[in-house]
Amino acid sequence: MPANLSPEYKAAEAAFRKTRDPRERLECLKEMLRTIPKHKGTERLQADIKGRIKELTEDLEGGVRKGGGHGGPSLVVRPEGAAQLAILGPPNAGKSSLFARLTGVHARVAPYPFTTQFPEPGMMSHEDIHFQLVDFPAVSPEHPVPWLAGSLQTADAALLVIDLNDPACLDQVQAVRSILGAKRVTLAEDWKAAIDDEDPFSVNLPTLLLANKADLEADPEAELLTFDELAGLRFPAMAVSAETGFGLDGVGPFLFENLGIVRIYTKTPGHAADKARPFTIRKGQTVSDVARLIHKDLQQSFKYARVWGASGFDGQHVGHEHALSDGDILELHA
Ligand SMILES: Nc1nc2c(ncn2[C@@H]2O[C@H](COP(=O)(O)OP(=O)(O)O)[C@@H](O)[C@H]2O)c(=O)[nH]1
Ligand SMILES: [Mg+2]
Repeated sequence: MPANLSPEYKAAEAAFRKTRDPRERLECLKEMLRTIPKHKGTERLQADIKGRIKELTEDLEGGVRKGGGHGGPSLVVRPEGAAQLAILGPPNAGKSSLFARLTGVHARVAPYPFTTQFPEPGMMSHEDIHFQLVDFPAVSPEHPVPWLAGSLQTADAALLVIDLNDPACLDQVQAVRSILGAKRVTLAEDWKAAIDDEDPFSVNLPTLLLANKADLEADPEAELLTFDELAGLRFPAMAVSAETGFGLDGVGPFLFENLGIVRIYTKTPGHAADKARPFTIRKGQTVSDVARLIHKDLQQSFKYARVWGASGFDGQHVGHEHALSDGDILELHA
Protein backbone atom coordinates (compact mmCIF):
# COMPACT_ATOMS: atom_id res chain seq x y z
CA MET A 1 0.00 0.00 0.00
CA PRO A 2 1.47 3.37 -1.01
CA ALA A 3 2.29 5.81 1.75
CA ASN A 4 0.57 9.14 2.39
CA LEU A 5 -2.97 8.18 1.48
CA SER A 6 -5.35 10.87 2.69
CA PRO A 7 -8.12 10.24 5.22
CA GLU A 8 -10.64 11.02 2.44
CA TYR A 9 -9.13 8.32 0.27
CA LYS A 10 -9.05 5.83 3.13
CA ALA A 11 -12.70 6.52 3.89
CA ALA A 12 -13.63 5.97 0.24
CA GLU A 13 -11.66 2.72 0.16
CA ALA A 14 -13.27 1.52 3.39
CA ALA A 15 -16.70 2.22 1.89
CA PHE A 16 -15.69 0.35 -1.26
CA ARG A 17 -14.65 -2.72 0.73
CA LYS A 18 -17.85 -2.63 2.75
CA THR A 19 -20.41 -2.63 -0.04
CA ARG A 20 -21.14 -5.48 -2.41
CA ASP A 21 -23.60 -3.55 -4.51
CA PRO A 22 -21.95 -3.02 -7.92
CA ARG A 23 -23.39 0.47 -8.43
CA GLU A 24 -22.33 1.60 -4.98
CA ARG A 25 -18.91 0.10 -5.61
CA LEU A 26 -18.62 2.15 -8.80
CA GLU A 27 -19.45 5.35 -6.91
CA CYS A 28 -16.83 4.46 -4.29
CA LEU A 29 -14.21 3.81 -6.97
CA LYS A 30 -14.88 7.24 -8.47
CA GLU A 31 -14.52 8.77 -5.01
CA MET A 32 -11.26 6.86 -4.51
CA LEU A 33 -9.92 8.22 -7.79
CA ARG A 34 -11.01 11.75 -6.90
CA THR A 35 -9.39 11.67 -3.44
CA ILE A 36 -6.23 9.68 -4.07
CA PRO A 37 -3.14 11.87 -3.68
CA LYS A 38 -1.73 12.26 -7.20
CA HIS A 39 1.97 11.50 -6.97
CA LYS A 40 4.53 8.96 -8.21
CA GLY A 41 3.98 6.60 -5.29
CA THR A 42 0.30 6.12 -6.09
CA GLU A 43 0.57 5.78 -9.87
CA ARG A 44 0.02 2.03 -9.87
CA LEU A 45 -2.96 2.25 -7.59
CA GLN A 46 -4.41 5.10 -9.67
CA ALA A 47 -4.09 2.96 -12.79
CA ASP A 48 -5.69 0.04 -10.95
CA ILE A 49 -8.64 2.17 -9.87
CA LYS A 50 -9.11 3.57 -13.39
CA GLY A 51 -9.04 0.04 -14.77
CA ARG A 52 -11.67 -1.09 -12.28
CA ILE A 53 -13.92 1.87 -13.09
CA LYS A 54 -13.74 1.08 -16.79
CA GLU A 55 -14.30 -2.62 -16.18
CA LEU A 56 -17.21 -2.20 -13.79
CA THR A 57 -18.89 0.42 -15.99
CA GLU A 58 -18.71 -1.94 -18.94
CA ASP A 59 -19.83 -4.94 -16.91
CA LEU A 60 -22.85 -3.05 -15.63
CA GLU A 61 -23.77 -2.10 -19.18
CA GLY A 62 -23.54 -5.68 -20.40
CA GLY A 63 -21.09 -7.72 -22.39
CA VAL A 64 -19.55 -4.92 -24.41
CA ARG A 65 -16.02 -6.23 -24.05
CA LYS A 66 -16.95 -9.53 -25.57
CA GLY A 67 -16.88 -7.73 -28.90
CA GLY A 68 -20.50 -8.60 -29.59
CA GLY A 69 -21.85 -5.07 -29.35
CA HIS A 70 -23.74 -3.45 -26.52
CA GLY A 71 -26.65 -4.66 -24.51
CA GLY A 72 -25.55 -8.21 -23.72
CA PRO A 73 -26.35 -9.84 -20.39
CA SER A 74 -24.91 -8.04 -17.40
CA LEU A 75 -21.56 -9.34 -16.24
CA VAL A 76 -22.03 -8.34 -12.63
CA VAL A 77 -24.74 -9.90 -10.54
CA ARG A 78 -26.32 -7.75 -7.88
CA PRO A 79 -26.20 -9.76 -4.63
CA GLU A 80 -29.52 -10.98 -3.25
CA GLY A 81 -30.43 -13.33 -0.44
CA ALA A 82 -28.29 -14.38 2.51
CA ALA A 83 -25.07 -14.72 0.49
CA GLN A 84 -23.76 -14.96 -3.06
CA LEU A 85 -21.97 -18.17 -4.06
CA ALA A 86 -19.92 -18.41 -7.23
CA ILE A 87 -19.99 -21.81 -8.94
CA LEU A 88 -16.50 -22.31 -10.35
CA GLY A 89 -14.54 -25.13 -11.85
CA PRO A 90 -13.13 -26.75 -14.98
CA PRO A 91 -15.22 -27.40 -18.11
CA ASN A 92 -17.81 -30.22 -18.07
CA ALA A 93 -17.61 -30.85 -14.33
CA GLY A 94 -21.36 -30.34 -14.07
CA LYS A 95 -21.44 -26.77 -12.78
CA SER A 96 -24.55 -25.82 -14.75
CA SER A 97 -26.25 -29.11 -13.89
CA LEU A 98 -25.68 -28.50 -10.18
CA PHE A 99 -26.84 -24.92 -10.53
CA ALA A 100 -30.05 -26.09 -12.21
CA ARG A 101 -30.65 -28.80 -9.64
CA LEU A 102 -30.08 -26.50 -6.67
CA THR A 103 -31.95 -23.44 -7.93
CA GLY A 104 -34.58 -24.85 -10.27
CA VAL A 105 -33.38 -22.33 -12.86
CA HIS A 106 -32.86 -24.02 -16.16
CA ALA A 107 -29.31 -23.20 -17.22
CA ARG A 108 -27.66 -24.30 -20.41
CA VAL A 109 -26.27 -27.80 -19.90
CA ALA A 110 -24.51 -29.71 -22.63
CA PRO A 111 -22.13 -32.66 -22.98
CA TYR A 112 -19.52 -30.38 -24.51
CA PRO A 113 -17.44 -27.70 -22.75
CA PHE A 114 -17.90 -23.90 -22.69
CA THR A 115 -21.68 -23.90 -22.90
CA THR A 116 -22.02 -21.26 -20.18
CA GLN A 117 -21.02 -17.81 -21.47
CA PHE A 118 -22.34 -15.36 -18.90
CA PRO A 119 -22.85 -15.30 -15.16
CA GLU A 120 -26.26 -16.82 -14.51
CA PRO A 121 -27.92 -16.11 -11.15
CA GLY A 122 -30.53 -18.21 -9.38
CA MET A 123 -31.81 -18.67 -5.84
CA MET A 124 -31.39 -21.81 -3.76
CA SER A 125 -33.70 -22.08 -0.77
CA HIS A 126 -32.59 -23.26 2.62
CA GLU A 127 -35.29 -23.38 5.31
CA ASP A 128 -36.80 -19.87 5.24
CA ILE A 129 -33.91 -18.10 3.50
CA HIS A 130 -32.24 -18.14 0.08
CA PHE A 131 -28.69 -18.30 -1.12
CA GLN A 132 -27.88 -16.78 -4.47
CA LEU A 133 -25.90 -19.12 -6.70
CA VAL A 134 -24.14 -17.78 -9.77
CA ASP A 135 -23.19 -20.18 -12.54
CA PHE A 136 -19.99 -19.13 -14.31
CA PRO A 137 -18.20 -20.20 -17.47
CA ALA A 138 -15.44 -22.75 -16.94
CA VAL A 139 -12.12 -21.55 -15.57
CA SER A 140 -9.62 -23.07 -17.93
CA PRO A 141 -6.47 -22.14 -19.86
CA GLU A 142 -8.22 -22.85 -23.19
CA HIS A 143 -10.93 -20.31 -22.60
CA PRO A 144 -9.88 -17.07 -20.89
CA VAL A 145 -12.77 -15.06 -19.47
CA PRO A 146 -11.58 -11.46 -19.19
CA TRP A 147 -14.44 -10.29 -16.94
CA LEU A 148 -14.28 -13.18 -14.46
CA ALA A 149 -12.34 -11.48 -11.66
CA GLY A 150 -14.56 -8.40 -11.92
CA SER A 151 -17.69 -10.48 -11.56
CA LEU A 152 -16.30 -12.36 -8.58
CA GLN A 153 -15.94 -9.14 -6.57
CA THR A 154 -19.50 -9.49 -5.31
CA ALA A 155 -19.26 -13.15 -4.25
CA ASP A 156 -19.13 -14.20 -0.60
CA ALA A 157 -17.81 -17.70 -1.21
CA ALA A 158 -17.26 -20.29 -3.93
CA LEU A 159 -18.49 -23.75 -4.80
CA LEU A 160 -15.62 -25.45 -6.63
CA VAL A 161 -17.13 -28.19 -8.79
CA ILE A 162 -14.98 -31.07 -10.05
CA ASP A 163 -15.56 -34.41 -11.75
CA LEU A 164 -13.45 -37.04 -10.02
CA ASN A 165 -14.06 -39.43 -12.93
CA ASP A 166 -12.19 -37.13 -15.25
CA PRO A 167 -8.52 -38.16 -15.29
CA ALA A 168 -7.54 -34.53 -15.89
CA CYS A 169 -9.24 -33.47 -12.66
CA LEU A 170 -6.12 -32.93 -10.60
CA ASP A 171 -4.44 -30.77 -13.24
CA GLN A 172 -7.68 -28.89 -13.79
CA VAL A 173 -8.00 -27.91 -10.14
CA GLN A 174 -4.41 -26.63 -10.10
CA ALA A 175 -5.14 -24.69 -13.30
CA VAL A 176 -8.29 -23.16 -11.82
CA ARG A 177 -6.38 -21.99 -8.77
CA SER A 178 -3.49 -20.54 -10.73
CA ILE A 179 -5.71 -18.76 -13.28
CA LEU A 180 -7.73 -17.20 -10.48
CA GLY A 181 -4.60 -16.45 -8.47
CA ALA A 182 -3.17 -14.47 -11.38
CA LYS A 183 -6.33 -12.36 -11.20
CA ARG A 184 -5.88 -11.91 -7.44
CA VAL A 185 -8.75 -14.24 -6.61
CA THR A 186 -7.94 -16.78 -3.89
CA LEU A 187 -9.98 -19.92 -3.30
CA ALA A 188 -9.51 -20.25 0.45
CA GLU A 189 -9.60 -23.53 2.35
CA ASP A 190 -10.35 -21.91 5.68
CA TRP A 191 -13.87 -20.52 6.19
CA LYS A 192 -13.13 -19.03 9.58
CA ALA A 193 -9.94 -17.03 9.09
CA ALA A 194 -10.42 -13.29 8.83
CA ILE A 195 -8.31 -12.05 5.94
CA ASP A 196 -6.49 -8.81 6.56
CA ASP A 197 -5.54 -7.84 3.04
CA GLU A 198 -3.94 -4.57 2.06
CA ASP A 199 -4.97 -4.89 -1.60
CA PRO A 200 -8.52 -3.51 -1.98
CA PHE A 201 -8.99 -5.42 -5.23
CA SER A 202 -8.03 -8.90 -4.12
CA VAL A 203 -10.87 -11.35 -3.59
CA ASN A 204 -10.76 -14.09 -1.00
CA LEU A 205 -13.45 -16.72 -1.40
CA PRO A 206 -13.90 -19.43 1.21
CA THR A 207 -14.46 -22.51 -0.91
CA LEU A 208 -16.52 -25.68 -0.65
CA LEU A 209 -15.34 -28.46 -2.97
CA LEU A 210 -18.19 -30.37 -4.63
CA ALA A 211 -17.02 -33.64 -6.16
CA ASN A 212 -19.83 -34.11 -8.68
CA LYS A 213 -21.00 -37.17 -10.65
CA ALA A 214 -20.84 -39.35 -7.53
CA ASP A 215 -23.46 -41.53 -9.27
CA LEU A 216 -20.70 -42.82 -11.53
CA GLU A 217 -18.56 -44.10 -8.64
CA ALA A 218 -18.85 -47.16 -6.44
CA ASP A 219 -17.45 -45.38 -3.38
CA PRO A 220 -17.49 -41.60 -3.98
CA GLU A 221 -16.47 -40.65 -0.42
CA ALA A 222 -13.34 -42.80 -0.61
CA GLU A 223 -12.50 -41.42 -4.06
CA LEU A 224 -12.81 -37.91 -2.69
CA LEU A 225 -10.47 -38.60 0.23
CA THR A 226 -7.88 -40.09 -2.10
CA PHE A 227 -8.17 -37.12 -4.42
CA ASP A 228 -7.75 -34.61 -1.58
CA GLU A 229 -4.63 -36.41 -0.44
CA LEU A 230 -3.15 -36.58 -3.93
CA ALA A 231 -3.89 -32.96 -4.63
CA GLY A 232 -2.90 -31.78 -1.17
CA LEU A 233 -6.19 -29.94 -0.84
CA ARG A 234 -7.76 -28.93 2.45
CA PHE A 235 -11.08 -27.58 1.19
CA PRO A 236 -14.14 -28.78 3.04
CA ALA A 237 -15.57 -31.23 0.51
CA MET A 238 -18.70 -33.20 -0.34
CA ALA A 239 -19.38 -35.95 -2.86
CA VAL A 240 -22.54 -35.02 -4.76
CA SER A 241 -24.49 -35.82 -7.90
CA ALA A 242 -26.42 -33.31 -9.96
CA GLU A 243 -27.96 -36.26 -11.75
CA THR A 244 -29.46 -38.08 -8.73
CA GLY A 245 -29.38 -35.34 -6.09
CA PHE A 246 -27.04 -37.41 -3.92
CA GLY A 247 -25.28 -35.36 -1.22
CA LEU A 248 -26.98 -32.08 -2.14
CA ASP A 249 -28.98 -31.88 1.10
CA GLY A 250 -25.74 -31.01 2.84
CA VAL A 251 -24.96 -27.87 0.86
CA GLY A 252 -27.50 -25.49 2.43
CA PRO A 253 -26.74 -26.44 6.05
CA PHE A 254 -23.00 -26.20 5.37
CA LEU A 255 -23.34 -22.69 3.95
CA PHE A 256 -25.68 -21.56 6.71
CA GLU A 257 -23.30 -22.75 9.42
CA ASN A 258 -19.99 -21.74 7.88
CA LEU A 259 -21.08 -18.33 6.64
CA GLY A 260 -22.42 -17.66 10.14
CA ILE A 261 -25.87 -16.68 8.89
CA VAL A 262 -28.15 -15.16 11.52
CA ARG A 263 -31.88 -14.73 10.79
CA ILE A 264 -33.73 -11.81 12.32
CA TYR A 265 -37.52 -11.49 12.31
CA THR A 266 -38.80 -7.96 12.64
CA LYS A 267 -41.99 -6.73 14.26
CA THR A 268 -43.76 -3.44 14.78
CA PRO A 269 -45.07 -2.53 18.25
CA GLY A 270 -48.41 -4.15 18.99
CA HIS A 271 -48.14 -6.60 16.12
CA ALA A 272 -46.84 -10.13 15.77
CA ALA A 273 -43.43 -10.68 14.21
CA ASP A 274 -43.17 -11.14 10.46
CA LYS A 275 -42.17 -14.80 10.38
CA ALA A 276 -42.33 -15.08 6.62
CA ARG A 277 -39.25 -13.14 5.54
CA PRO A 278 -36.32 -12.85 7.91
CA PHE A 279 -33.52 -10.37 7.38
CA THR A 280 -30.13 -12.06 7.36
CA ILE A 281 -26.92 -10.82 8.92
CA ARG A 282 -23.72 -12.60 9.99
CA LYS A 283 -22.62 -13.75 13.44
CA GLY A 284 -21.33 -10.78 15.40
CA GLN A 285 -23.46 -8.23 13.55
CA THR A 286 -25.75 -5.95 15.49
CA VAL A 287 -29.11 -4.21 15.73
CA SER A 288 -27.57 -1.36 13.77
CA ASP A 289 -26.80 -3.69 10.82
CA VAL A 290 -30.42 -4.88 10.68
CA ALA A 291 -31.65 -1.28 10.80
CA ARG A 292 -29.52 -0.49 7.76
CA LEU A 293 -30.99 -3.44 5.89
CA ILE A 294 -34.52 -2.22 6.59
CA HIS A 295 -33.78 1.33 5.52
CA LYS A 296 -30.59 3.38 5.10
CA ASP A 297 -31.94 6.23 7.25
CA LEU A 298 -33.18 3.97 10.02
CA GLN A 299 -29.62 3.11 11.04
CA GLN A 300 -29.15 6.68 12.27
CA SER A 301 -32.70 7.51 13.29
CA PHE A 302 -33.80 4.66 15.55
CA LYS A 303 -33.53 5.28 19.28
CA TYR A 304 -33.61 1.81 20.77
CA ALA A 305 -34.81 -1.67 20.01
CA ARG A 306 -36.47 -4.50 21.87
CA VAL A 307 -35.42 -8.06 21.30
CA TRP A 308 -36.96 -11.46 21.95
CA GLY A 309 -34.80 -14.55 21.51
CA ALA A 310 -31.46 -16.06 22.37
CA SER A 311 -29.47 -12.80 22.47
CA GLY A 312 -31.34 -11.34 25.44
CA PHE A 313 -34.28 -11.77 27.81
CA ASP A 314 -37.73 -11.41 26.24
CA GLY A 315 -38.56 -7.82 25.46
CA GLN A 316 -35.14 -6.55 26.54
CA HIS A 317 -34.32 -2.98 25.52
CA VAL A 318 -31.08 -2.92 23.56
CA GLY A 319 -28.96 -0.33 21.75
CA HIS A 320 -27.32 -0.08 18.34
CA GLU A 321 -24.34 -2.28 19.15
CA HIS A 322 -26.26 -5.25 20.58
CA ALA A 323 -25.13 -8.43 18.77
CA LEU A 324 -28.04 -10.59 17.64
CA SER A 325 -28.59 -14.35 17.54
CA ASP A 326 -30.24 -16.56 14.95
CA GLY A 327 -34.02 -16.49 15.34
CA ASP A 328 -34.18 -13.23 17.31
CA ILE A 329 -37.26 -11.07 16.95
CA LEU A 330 -36.47 -7.38 16.73
CA GLU A 331 -38.68 -4.33 17.25
CA LEU A 332 -37.14 -0.99 16.31
CA HIS A 333 -38.28 2.25 17.94
CA ALA A 334 -37.60 5.41 15.94
N1 LIG B 1 -23.46 -38.92 -14.54
C1 LIG B 1 -23.53 -37.62 -14.29
N2 LIG B 1 -23.40 -36.71 -15.29
C2 LIG B 1 -23.48 -35.39 -14.99
C3 LIG B 1 -23.68 -34.95 -13.66
N3 LIG B 1 -23.70 -33.60 -13.67
C4 LIG B 1 -23.51 -33.23 -14.95
N4 LIG B 1 -23.38 -34.30 -15.76
C5 LIG B 1 -23.16 -34.28 -17.23
O1 LIG B 1 -21.91 -33.67 -17.49
C6 LIG B 1 -21.97 -32.88 -18.69
C7 LIG B 1 -21.54 -31.45 -18.42
O2 LIG B 1 -22.51 -30.84 -17.59
P1 LIG B 1 -22.62 -29.27 -17.43
O3 LIG B 1 -23.55 -29.03 -16.29
O4 LIG B 1 -22.92 -28.59 -18.73
O5 LIG B 1 -21.11 -28.94 -16.99
P2 LIG B 1 -20.37 -27.51 -16.85
O6 LIG B 1 -19.59 -27.32 -18.11
O7 LIG B 1 -19.46 -27.69 -15.67
O8 LIG B 1 -21.41 -26.46 -16.63
C8 LIG B 1 -23.40 -33.00 -19.19
O9 LIG B 1 -23.43 -34.02 -20.16
C9 LIG B 1 -24.17 -33.42 -17.95
O10 LIG B 1 -25.34 -34.16 -18.26
C10 LIG B 1 -23.82 -35.94 -12.61
O11 LIG B 1 -24.00 -35.65 -11.42
N5 LIG B 1 -23.73 -37.25 -13.00
MG1 LIG C 1 -21.79 -24.66 -17.65
